[in-house]
Amino acid sequence: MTTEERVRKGDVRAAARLMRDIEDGHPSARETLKRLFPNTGHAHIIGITGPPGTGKSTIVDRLIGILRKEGKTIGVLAVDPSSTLTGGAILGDRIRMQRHALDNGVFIRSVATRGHVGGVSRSTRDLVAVLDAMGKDIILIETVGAGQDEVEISHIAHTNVVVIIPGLGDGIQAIKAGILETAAIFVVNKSDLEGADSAVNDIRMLVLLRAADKTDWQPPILKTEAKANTGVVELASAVEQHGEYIKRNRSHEMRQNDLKYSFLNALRDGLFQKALAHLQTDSRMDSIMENLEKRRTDPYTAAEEAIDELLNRKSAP
Ligand SMILES: Nc1nc2c(ncn2[C@@H]2O[C@H](COP(=O)(O)OP(=O)(O)OP(=O)(O)O)[C@@H](O)[C@H]2O)c(=O)[nH]1
Ligand SMILES: [Mg+2]
Repeated sequence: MTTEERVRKGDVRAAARLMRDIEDGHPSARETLKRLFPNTGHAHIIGITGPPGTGKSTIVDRLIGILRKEGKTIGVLAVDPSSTLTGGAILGDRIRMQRHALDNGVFIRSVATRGHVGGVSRSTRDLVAVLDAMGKDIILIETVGAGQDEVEISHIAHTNVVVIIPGLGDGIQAIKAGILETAAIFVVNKSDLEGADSAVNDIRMLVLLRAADKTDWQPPILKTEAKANTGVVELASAVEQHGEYIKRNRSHEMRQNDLKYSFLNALRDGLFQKALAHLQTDSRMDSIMENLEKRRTDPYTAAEEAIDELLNRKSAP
């Protein structure tokens, strides 16, 4: 059986191997992704974002429990910016979700942010495609909402949940503005701690500020105590409601944006690779470098000439 046939059947080992090849930028992975493309576009993709330690993994673990009871199959990507060689946080994520590890309907994977060919957000997109092609109903992506990668990852998700905790104060500022804009649901977790209500008010202010340029979805602000499994059923139902909302109102637009993004990314990569390969023949690169060093040309003109050359070469019979 081919890799894509096995992935389509939900084969965990085939999927895991494909995901590793994607992260390594293996050319065969790209070919497999091409063949899996017709099987994608079905899953509800949910982002769980927020500052470190706010309880995102705990929430994901609880959500898995609830969604599994509804019979949904689930894929989880825990994108881990802090993972170093020790992989401490990866282990933490695994442990918190471990009770689901033997469940066939759940596939959990940590994504280290280092060493991705073409960037972590791009490979996350491809990893999501694998889970989607496996037939997972729901895909949860956990990220720390701090960097540009995370903003891009939040664009992959249909429903973004932003998790903060009481007493974080300017913690909300630590979340990238781009992520706040895409938030569909806010969660104040650890509401057993003091200051939960004032955290809710802080977010309410934020939501009011951005309300002017928003369509009719009003992001709910939910209080949870994930550790005690309190409020998570309400979160699961808010996620589902948002899923239905976008299906009714924005599904076509989202799908189009998504496809356009993927296409333009592939186009940019492909053109760049072709141009580079072209320049590396006949020591073209050397002569360009020499001209630049001697200030006989400038980088802009050199690039324009290289592009013209490439396009003319392509269109020549
Ligand atoms: N008091 C309290 N602690 C909680 C609650 N939910 C989670 N925690 C604890 O908070 C700590 C961090 O939880 P995680 O789920 O690992 O948080 P995270 O956001 O995934 O952390 P990173 O992935 O490292 O950013 C753990 O010790 C949890 O047990 C809660 O509702 N109340
Ligand atoms: Mg975590």
